[in-house]
Order: sequence, then structure tokens, then C-alpha cells
Amino acid sequence: MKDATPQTIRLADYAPYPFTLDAVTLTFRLAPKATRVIAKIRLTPRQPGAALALDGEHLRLISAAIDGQSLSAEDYILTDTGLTIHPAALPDAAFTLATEVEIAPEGNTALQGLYMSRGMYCTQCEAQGFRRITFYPDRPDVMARFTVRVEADLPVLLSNGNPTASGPGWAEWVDPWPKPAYLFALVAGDLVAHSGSFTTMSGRKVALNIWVRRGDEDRCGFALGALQRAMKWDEDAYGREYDLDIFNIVAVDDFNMGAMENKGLNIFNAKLVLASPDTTTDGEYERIEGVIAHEYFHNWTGNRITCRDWFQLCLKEGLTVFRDQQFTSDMRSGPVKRIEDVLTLRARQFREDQGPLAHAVRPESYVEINNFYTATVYEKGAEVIGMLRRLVGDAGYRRALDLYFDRHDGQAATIEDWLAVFADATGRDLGQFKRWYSDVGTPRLSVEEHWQEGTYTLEFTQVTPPTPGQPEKAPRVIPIAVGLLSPNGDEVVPTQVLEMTEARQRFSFSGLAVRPVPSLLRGFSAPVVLERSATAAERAFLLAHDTDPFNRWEAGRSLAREALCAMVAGAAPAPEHIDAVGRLIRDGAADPAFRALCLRLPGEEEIATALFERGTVPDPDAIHAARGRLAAALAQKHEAVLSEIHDAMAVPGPYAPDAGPAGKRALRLAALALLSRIDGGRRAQALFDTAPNMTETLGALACLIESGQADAALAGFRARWSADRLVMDKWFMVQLAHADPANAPALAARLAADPAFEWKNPNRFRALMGGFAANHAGFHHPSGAGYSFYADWLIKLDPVNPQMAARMSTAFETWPRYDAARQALAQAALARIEALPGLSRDMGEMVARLAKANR
Ligand code: B3K
Ligand code: ZN
Repeated sequence: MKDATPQTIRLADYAPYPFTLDAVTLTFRLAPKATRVIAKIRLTPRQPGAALALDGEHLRLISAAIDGQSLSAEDYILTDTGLTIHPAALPDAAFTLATEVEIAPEGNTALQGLYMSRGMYCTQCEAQGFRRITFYPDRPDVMARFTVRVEADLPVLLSNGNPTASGPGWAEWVDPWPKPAYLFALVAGDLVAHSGSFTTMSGRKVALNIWVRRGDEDRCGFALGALQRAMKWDEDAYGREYDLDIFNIVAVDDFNMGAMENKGLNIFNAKLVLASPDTTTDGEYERIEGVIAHEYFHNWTGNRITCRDWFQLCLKEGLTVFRDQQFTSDMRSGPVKRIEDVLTLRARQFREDQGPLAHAVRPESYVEINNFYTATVYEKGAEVIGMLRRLVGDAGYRRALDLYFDRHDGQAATIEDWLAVFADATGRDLGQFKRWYSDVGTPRLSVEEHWQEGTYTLEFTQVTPPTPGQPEKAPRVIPIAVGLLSPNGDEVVPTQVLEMTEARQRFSFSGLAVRPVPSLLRGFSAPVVLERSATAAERAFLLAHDTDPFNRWEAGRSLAREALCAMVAGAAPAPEHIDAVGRLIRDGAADPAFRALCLRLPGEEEIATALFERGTVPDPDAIHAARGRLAAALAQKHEAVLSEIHDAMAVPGPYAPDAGPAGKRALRLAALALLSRIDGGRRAQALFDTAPNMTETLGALACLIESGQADAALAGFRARWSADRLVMDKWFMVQLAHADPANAPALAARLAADPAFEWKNPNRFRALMGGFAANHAGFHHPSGAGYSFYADWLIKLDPVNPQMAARMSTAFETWPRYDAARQALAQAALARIEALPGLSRDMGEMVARLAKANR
């Protein structure tokens, strides 16, 4: 439905709600076409004379009464977006508002509010879905205690909190903790549970259930274990104990995102719950564990302490991402996790900052808040917390967090509150640090070195490029972790954190016998672009000797990136890079997962970003070709050792998803990816035919596709897995992501016409369109066929599921970096979307922002 005039919401306009909500009682009479929702809300006025404004969309009002008296037509105004009751119709003191509405969950394809997924009822309320359930102040700073009664002829009826009573066809739940409406959840269906328990640090036994469809119950063990590990970790690392008698997780097939932290009733995309060696890759196992933990951690960072308004989203998301990163790093390998996180940050957040969708970690305005669940809010939000921790130290961080939980429990807080606990717990002034929340863009850090009589000086300069509305930016606080190595490879100055606060600043190290080699920004201590013109020999030296594993990897990565950028312009592969890779893969002492990360070449998108950063217009086809040439050159030079690795990294025995064996499989597949460039796919075919798990099956399949030898494998894979939705998603995704770019748009169109392309299912849509967009040179096909195919599907999806469509439109965010012909084609595709009558508010905002070139 077209919203008349989409309004811009501003942080500066925040005003508290003029009523408090003392209690909320909801009754649901579930029916697919006509569900009745009866709400009783106990309110106390806080501002005499204020109207009672309630949000509500797609609701049919049946009745409304105050303290038992029906409202008459002149008492209220009913619009498409809400119900407003005139002050004259409201008592001066506490009163009860009772409403009854009708909704149609079966027809709810937007998957926000109450909807149905293959016969099961479920909800998604964050950010503003509760207003599709009943009339309510749908804002996070309005917190209330909920009692819920669910009536339906279905065996499992769930809501938030603890179960208090049930009978045939009904169940009641009471949530003792006040919460905002976005954390409300309800599930009803024919489900089965995989159950367990957890005994908390104070000795309370909590029942744990993973609810799934019948037949999926043997794929829940990993998720349950992950939940138990997360519960224990949060007690150990943050002193946080769970606070209800029961914790339920439900797996849903149709879900717009990954998962949702509803109080005591987390709802998950099935792909982030169900796991078995046959159907799930190592990477997916790690992600499942991380997301289960993330949603669980929200119980304290998000639920017990929530956000005052949606501008403060990073308060819960940045912090919870930071916590889940710490958890994974403790469960697996710290250095490997850090490298993976930085890869994600650069691929998604730096990319966002480079283009027209750039925004602050705490934005100051929005039209549709769902468009701001972004890499900047999540991933950069987490980086900002990592910097805070580095600046105040581990003990200071813990004191600040203890104070945060103590001071703000039960509240809806702000970034100001968050920074105040750090200031109060550590005595630091965080006035300048706060710019990380308000300033848009990635700072660029350049460095000059001076050496004089035993004193080595690093002189840093920071610049953040202008962005719309922020032409000039003051310097930020940048923690720069630095170590110094002597030319023989010894570390002469161990890691220390330099605090840069000026636009240009010098740091000196004296008493050194020889000029050192610096290892800068260790552990990626700040989310900046470090510009340092090191020689290939120096990078190779750091790759061999740096004691900081992140910077070792970084040295290798930058060697590869430099080599590739030169190759795009016609150079031959760089011998320093080829030799350095040879030394690294022979280093049997290094963790296989780490070696795998070092062996994997930068992706085409990363090369395009690097070229654009240095002022070159990236040519997707030339990049694709250069990357292929480098992979072949590496394989030719190191065939024997790669082949040895491929054989030696086979993991015998039963499958375990742990970091150790997963790292070996990753190294094996990284070697295979190179070898497949020169063996015609022979080894990949052999592995595909015998692989005992999905990780190796899919890895081998990707290599076969890149070798152009995958027809039989793809057909066999489909025949085997056609009944498994999650595996079929991989079938769609892998063949597009690895297709020959020249044919990718045609292949995408062919797959979109396949009867198995159930495009209304978000996972399937994401598999096909996301797989295609991941094919850099295919999406940016010079004919524009990629852009127009993609735009056609966004146009088709928008009226059905605007949130998904808007999210997928970010594939276009890099258009301003390409050549004029591609730019014109991409702009034409965007203009076609923008011109659409009845465009959703979500998509309307996205295309308007996308249309603006940033620089
Ligand atoms: N809080 C949810 C995301 C909701 C997205 C709404 N568009 C999941 C998470 O971040 O944990
Ligand atoms: Zn979250």
C-alpha cells in the first residue's frame, strides 16, 4: 500500500510518551483469515490534556471502550496508521482501554506482525510490526508487563515469559519483565521440541526447547548445545544470568532475516537452527552458534535494557554483536575470528561508507527504520565498542558494563547513557570519542616514518572524506595498536596502544639499536583505512615474522591485493607474492584455518574497492580475468605442495563441526580452489563424488562450476536434495555466485523461471538474487542485463514483501564507482523502480538514497 506522504523521523524530535502502561492483557483467537485480538491496556496519564495516540496498521477495528464504556465516533480519529483518542474522552487518572480488532495472518506476505508460514502462526514485531497486531504505542520506550492468552486448535501455543495455565485449545503466558512491544512474540503450530535444560549460576533450572516441524527434530542438537554454551559464557564473561523458567527457540521457514530476540521466545530462520553434517557447512555451523548466542545475549543487552528510540539501535545491536564476537572467539580461534570479522566489516560496512547509503552509527533521521539494520549500525557499532574497550582496558570495560546493567536495568537507554557509564566507571572524558557515533564515513589514516639516532617516529594523519551534510569532520580518537620488529624478525617493542586525538600526531620510540619495521594497527584496532606505502619485500617480511596474527594475515592480504591491482592493469603476477604464499603454505606450525584464510585470494569486489580507493575506475571483467590468472599462476608454481595439503587435510572419522577439523577442511578447499584452475576440475570431481559432508560437497561443487564442469554434479545434487529447502537454497546460490560472469544474467533468468524458485520465500529469494549479486562481473555485466533482471525482481517483490525488497536493493549501492556506461544503466534500472506507482515506503526511501552519488 502506498503511504500518502512518507515522513522523516528525527532524533532531535524525541518526546516521551505521555502515558505509562501498567499492564497489558492480550487474547488471540487464531484463524487464518480472521484472527481476533482483544487487548486490555491499563494506562496512567503523565501529562494532563494529552491525546492517546496509538499506532495501528492493517487492523479492522471491531470495538473500543474505556473503563467498560464504548467509545463513540466523535471520541476518536481512526486512520490508516493509527487510532487517536481525544483528551476529552479520557479519564484524568488510571484507566483501562479495551479494543478488539480483526487481522488476517494468512494474507500477510510482508512477514511483519502476525503471519503464517506453512500452516504455523508466528510473529515478527521488530521494529514496528506490533502495530499490525493491535492498536498500541509501538515504540521501544513504552515498556509494560504482558499477559497473553492464545486460543487455537493446534498442539503448541507459545508466547513470551512463563507458561501459567493451559487446556485443550488454549494456553496462557505471563511475562514478568516489562518490555517494549517489539519484543512480543506468539507461535502456534504442530511442532515438536528438542529439549534440554540449563542450571543457572544461582542454581535455578531452566527448561530449554528448540521447536521445529515434525521430521526436523534430529537436526537440533547443535543449536541446543550452542544455547547452553552461550548461557554459561554470559554468566562467566559478563555475570549475566537468565531470568525466566523457560527459554524457547522456534525455527520458521519464512522469515525476513536471521533471527529475533523476543523475550523468552526467540524466533529463528530455520537455516540458523537446523544443522546436520549432510546438509550444513562448517561456516553455517559457526554462524548458527554465533546467532543463537547473539539472540540469547540480547536478553540483557536489548531486552532488560532496551533502546529509548530507534536511533539508539546500535546501543543494543553494536553491543550484542561485540558480545557474540567475543563468544565465538572464545569458543573457536580468536585470531581467525578477528580476521573473519574484519573481512565482513570491509566487505559490507566499508562498502556502505563508500557509497550513497553511508550513514552514522547513530543516524539522525530515517523514513523507514527497517532500512537501518545495517552493517554500519551492527558491525561498525561493534567496532566502536571494541575501541572503547581498548581505550579503557579489560578491567575498566568490565566495571563500566557492571555499572550499565546496574544503573539501567529495566530502562530504555541512549548512547549518552552508555558513554556516561564508561566516563563514570573509568574517569575518562569521552566527549571526542562520541564522534564515532555521529560522524559518517571511514577515516583514512596515513603515516610517515622518521629515523634519527636511535629514535623512530611515526607521524600519523587522519582524514575522513566529506559526506552529504558533513563536509568537514573534526579528528576522532583513534586507538592505534603498534609493535616494532627488528630487521632480523625479533619484536623489539611489544604491542602498545597509541591514542591519536589530533588531525596529525607524532609518536616516538627511542633507544633502538636499528631502524625497526613497524606493525601498525595490530588486531585491526580501529575501523579505518590504513594508507601506508610499504614495499612488497616489507609486506612479505611481516607475513613471515609479525607476532600479531591479524597483521601477519593483513600483510599477506595486502600483497595479494597489490599484485591483483597491478595485474588488472596488465602486469604479470608478482614473484614476491607467489613466493610468500609458498612459504606460508609450507608452514606446518600455523593453524590450518589461518593458512586457509591466507591462501584465499581477495574477492573481485574487494579488488574493485581497492582500485576505486586509489582513483581507478574498476573494470569488472578485467578484475575477474586477473583473479583467475593469479589463481592459475599460484597453482602452477605450488602444485605439488597444494596437492599434498589437499590430501593431508582430509579429516578421517565422524564429522565434528569444531574449529579444528573445520580449519583443516577450509585449508583443503582453499588448496582445491587453486588446483582446479589447472587440473580441469579432476580433483574437485573426485571430492564431489566421495565427500562425506556438505562442507566438502559444496566446496567441490563451487570448484566444478568455476571449471565449467558442473552440469552432471548440479543435476545430481538437485536430484538428491530436491525435498530439502535449505539445501536447495545452496543449489541456487552456488551456481550463480560461481558462474561464468558472461553467462550469469542469462543463467539467473533461467533459474528464476524454474518451478523450484519459490520467490516469496525470503531464503529462496536471497539465495538466487544474493548469489547473482555476489557474482561481481555478472551483476555488473556490461550489457546492463544484470541490473535490469535484478530491478525487475525488486519491482515484483516490493508489493509482496517491502522489507526484503528494500534490503536486497543494496546490491546497487556501489553503482557510482563504475564507468559511465554502467552508471547510466544502473541509474536507469533504479529510475524504473522509483517511477513505480505504489512503491512501498521501504523501497521509496532506498531508491531515493541510492540515486544520489556520494562523490
Ligand atoms: N533484532 C533483530 C533484527 C530485527 C530486524 C528488523 N528489521 C535480530 C537481531 O539483530 O538480533
Ligand atoms: Zn541483534
